[in-house]
Amino acid sequence: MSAAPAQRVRKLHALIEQHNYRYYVLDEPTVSDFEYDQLMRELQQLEADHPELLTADSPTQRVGAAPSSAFQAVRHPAPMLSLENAFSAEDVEAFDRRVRERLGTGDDVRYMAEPKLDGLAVSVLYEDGVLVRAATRGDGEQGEEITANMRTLRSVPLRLLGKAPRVLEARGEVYMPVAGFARLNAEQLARNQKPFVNPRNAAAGSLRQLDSRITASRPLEICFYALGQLQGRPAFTTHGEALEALRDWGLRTSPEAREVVGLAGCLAYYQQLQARRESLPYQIDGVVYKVNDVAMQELLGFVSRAPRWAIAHKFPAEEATTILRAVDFQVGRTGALTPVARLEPVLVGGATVSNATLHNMDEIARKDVRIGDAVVVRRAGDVIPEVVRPLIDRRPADTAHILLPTHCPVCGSRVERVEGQAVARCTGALRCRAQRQEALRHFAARRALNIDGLGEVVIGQVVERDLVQSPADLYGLSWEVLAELPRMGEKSARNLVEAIQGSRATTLPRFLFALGIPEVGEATAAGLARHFGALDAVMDATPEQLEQTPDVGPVIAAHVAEFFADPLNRQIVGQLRAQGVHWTEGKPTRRDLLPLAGKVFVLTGTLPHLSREEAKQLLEAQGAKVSGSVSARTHYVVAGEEAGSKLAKAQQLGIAVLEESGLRALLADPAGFLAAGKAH
Ligand code: I6G
Repeated sequence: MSAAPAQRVRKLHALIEQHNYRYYVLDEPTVSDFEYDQLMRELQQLEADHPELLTADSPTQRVGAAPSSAFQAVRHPAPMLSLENAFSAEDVEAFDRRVRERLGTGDDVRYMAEPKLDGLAVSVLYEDGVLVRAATRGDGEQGEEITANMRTLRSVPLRLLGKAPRVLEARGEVYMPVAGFARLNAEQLARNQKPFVNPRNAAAGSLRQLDSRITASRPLEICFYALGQLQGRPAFTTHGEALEALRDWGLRTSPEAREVVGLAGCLAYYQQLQARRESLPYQIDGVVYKVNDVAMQELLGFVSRAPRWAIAHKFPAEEATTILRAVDFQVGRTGALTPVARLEPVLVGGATVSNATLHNMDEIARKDVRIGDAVVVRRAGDVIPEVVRPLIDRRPADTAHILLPTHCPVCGSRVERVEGQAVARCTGALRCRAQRQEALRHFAARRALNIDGLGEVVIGQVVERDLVQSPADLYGLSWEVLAELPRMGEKSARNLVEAIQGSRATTLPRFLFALGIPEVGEATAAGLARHFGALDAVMDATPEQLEQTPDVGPVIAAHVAEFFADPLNRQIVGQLRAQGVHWTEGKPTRRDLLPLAGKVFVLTGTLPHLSREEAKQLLEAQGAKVSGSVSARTHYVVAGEEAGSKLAKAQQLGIAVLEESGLRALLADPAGFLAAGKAH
C-alpha cells in the first residue's frame, strides 16, 4: 500500500476531530454540515478500500457496535462523590461560613460557580491521550462500563488534543438538550412508542443501551466538570485552571463557569442563572459552588461522601395544577402502603407527571385531598413528585374520600395501622409478593449481601415464577433453572449462582441490614452488631435491652423485637444459616476498648484485594476511625495503586503509610502491630 492513503487517513482523523471540537466544545464551527459530511464520507471510503487503516480511534467508529450482553462493573479508582445540597440563601451562607471558619479566614473566598446540569454523572478515562474506558457513577464506588456507548458522543474526543497527560480521568454530566429531547419524543410517538418522561430519563435510558447503535442515534451531549485521576503532569492549583486544561484537551466544559467572590458573588450568580434558566438549551436544577483554590480544598477535606469545599444550590421546586383521578396503594419492602395519586398528566418543570406520592393517610387527612380534586403537584429535581394541596375553591360536588384498604391490594393480607404511626402496613410479610420482591432486592443490594447480577429484573422473574419464597431460597437456585429465564444464558446463570454462593461469607452488620428490618439502616445494623456481638443475642433481646444500643430508641427497638417475634422471620434466619450464610461473631464490646480505638486511618488508591468499603469495615470493626482526608491527626494512611495527593500529603506530614500487606498484618494482630510501631 502506498503511503498516501495512510497519510490522508491520519489527516482526515485530525481534521474531523478538530471540527468536532470546534462544533461541540467551542461552539464555533468553521465548516458547513455539508463539508463535514464530505470529509466523513471520504474517510469511510478510504477505510473501506484499505481496511488495515481502520483504527478504533477513527471518527467513523462512533456509530455504535452490535449489542453486548451486559454491562461490566467498574470500580472507580477514587470514589465519585456526591454533593451536599443547599435549598436557600441561608444554607449557602452557612456553607460559606463553615468554609471560612475551617480555613481560619475572615476574607471572601473565591469560588467557581457552574450550572448543575440535570443528567447523569460519568467518568471517562484517557491513557496517553486515548479514550480507554467510560463508566457511569453508579453508587460512587462502583459503576457500569459504558465505553462503547460513550464513544458515540461526538463531544467526547476519542483522542485528546495537545500534550495529553499519562492518565486523565475526567468526570462530567451526560445530558440531552431540550430540543433533542423534543425531537426524540416526537419520533417515539410517531413509532407508537412510549415517550420519555423528561430529558434526564431519556439521557439515562439512551446511555444504558446494550446496543450502542441506539445510543448513537440519540442526541446526547456531555459537559465535564472535574478531574478524577491525573498522572504525568503536576496537579492544578485551582479548579478554574483544571477546567481550562480540560477544555484545551478537547473536553467540553460549561461556558457558564465563572469565578465568583464570596457569598455575595455566589448568590448573584445564582440569581442571574435562575433568570436565564428557561432560555438555556438544557435543563439545570441548580448551581454548584466550589472553593477554587485546590490547597484550600485539601484543607477542607470531606465529610462522609461529600466534599466540604463544594455545594449544590438547588432551584426551588416547580409546581403545576392538575386533576386527581384515582389513588392506588403501593406496597414497599417493609409492607408500608404508600398512597399514589393517579393524575391527569401534566407538565411540571419540563417533565410529564402522571403519578405523585400522597405519602400516607395522615398527610391525606391533613391536606384534605379527595379524588376528583384539582391539586397542586410539585416536583423537585430527582425527588418523586408529590401532591402538595387541593384547590378547595375549585372542588366539584362529587369528590370521593380516599380510604385506606382494609386488605393488601397485592396479597390480600390484613392491613394494620399502629396507633400513633402514620404508616399503614400489609401484615403479609414475605407471604406478600410485593414485600418479597422488595425484600430480595434489598437482601441482594451492594450494601447488604452484595450479590452481583441479581438485579430488579431477575428478582422480578424468580418471584413471579415462585422460584423464591424467601432470601434463603436464593441459595438453592441452580444455574439450570436460572438459565431458563428470559434473556439469561448459561454463562450468566452460572455467574449468578457463583455470586449467590459467594455471598454466604458476610459480616454481622451486613447480615442484619440485609434482613430488611423496618427502620434498621446500615448504621443501626452496625450499632446492634457491635452492642450485642452475636445474632442470637439481637434476636432474643427485649425492646428494653435493644434500647440500650447507642442511637436505638423505642421505635427502632420495637421494630427489631417485632421482626424477630415473627416465626417466619426466625425460620428464614435459620434457613439462611442452614444454607451456609455465615459471619464472625464477637463478644459485645465497648468501642473504646477495641484495639484500634482512637486511631485515625485514611484510605487512598486501589488496594489489590480489598475494596475501600471492605477495608473500612475491617478497620472500624477493630475500633478505628476512617477519615476522608489526611491531617496532622491521621495515624496511618493505607495506600493502594494510583494513590494521589493524600499519599503525598502523608509523606509530607511524616505519617505512617501501609500497603495492603501491612494493613492485613495490622488487622491480624492490632495490639502487637501498634506495640512494634510498625509502618511501611
Ligand atoms: O454532580 C455534580 C454536578 C456538577 C458534581 C459536581 C458538579 O460540578 C459542576 N462536582 C462535584 C465535585 C461532584 N458532583 C462530586
